[in-house]
Amino acid sequence: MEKYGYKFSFGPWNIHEGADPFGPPVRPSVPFAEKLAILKDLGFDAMQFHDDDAVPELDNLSAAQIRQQAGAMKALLDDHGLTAEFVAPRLWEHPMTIDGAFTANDPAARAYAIDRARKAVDIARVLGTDLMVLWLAREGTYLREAKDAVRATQQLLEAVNALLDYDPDLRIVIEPKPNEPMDLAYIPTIGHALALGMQSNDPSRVGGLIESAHAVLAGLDPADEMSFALALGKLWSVHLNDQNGLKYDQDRSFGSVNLRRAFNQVRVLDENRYWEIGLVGLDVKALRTQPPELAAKHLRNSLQMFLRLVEVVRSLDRQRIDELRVARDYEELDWLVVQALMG
Ligand code: GLO
Ligand code: MG
Repeated sequence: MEKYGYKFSFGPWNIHEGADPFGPPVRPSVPFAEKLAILKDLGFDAMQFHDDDAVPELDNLSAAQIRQQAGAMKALLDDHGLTAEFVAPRLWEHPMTIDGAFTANDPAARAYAIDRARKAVDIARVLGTDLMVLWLAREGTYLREAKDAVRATQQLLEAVNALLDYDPDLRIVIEPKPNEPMDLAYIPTIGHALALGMQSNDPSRVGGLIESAHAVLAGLDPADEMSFALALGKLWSVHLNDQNGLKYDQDRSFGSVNLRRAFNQVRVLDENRYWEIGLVGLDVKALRTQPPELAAKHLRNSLQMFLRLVEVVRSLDRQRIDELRVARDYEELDWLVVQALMG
């Protein structure tokens, strides 16, 4: 399969049982080893990890046990010729993170969060990646008066600094999202994420991950969010998917809702040689209606969609586009793009 120099990843949570807030699982759990085999078969190169995807129950393990289990996972990846793209501390399920993690009002909860994130750094080191994703799931409020938002922002900065200090080789990517699970999150856009990183003790080690659906939920265009980060040299990872309007976070297959929006994401990535910068990560979910044996097609579709759109992007007549820009004939430009997309 021609991959144009790109490498692809997804997370084990992208092959899932189909539970939603209103109904139980509808598919059996797929063992991790099987997920790795699917990853490989579909032409992916790397796995994304939550800390406990790599080391289950890590809250109950010693540092030595964590290192040992992470080592076993690394060996499994090596056996398949795969790598770990990043490790993300799962700071949203434990009882200590009910009121948030780094911004919880209870100092003991904040201490738990830092400690847990340090364990995730240890795991990343063993898995052979220098990248940590911070999806700040519960750093926000349901009720504005519940927390001091100024203090909360400072607490997020202190947490980033604590992690940068903990490992001098670590790079952190912040994954912004405006809502869900919280009503309103403190780091809703890439602008917020990068501003925080630039105030940190080592701005050169803090970048961003843009998820298409999160940008849409913020009322923004994912391609423009990516362009902003690319312009600052800060787009170090992406979570490509799609989203039908301002609803719950849908994680639909990339390009399945809005083909032109997907095209523009691929266009800015490809025009900026993203294949030399980072991996093409997906964060997609199979529809709940999908039978168990057919529940990996969203991954196949998303990867193939990306590659098809690379072809479309590269087939565009650049000189013609420049002429149309000079002539300010954006209607003709629109037609050129639409025709390219219709094939
Ligand atoms: C949820 C997020 C989530 C993160 C993942 C990695 O909305 O997109 O899936 O990307 O936990 O941190
Ligand atoms: Mg994501």
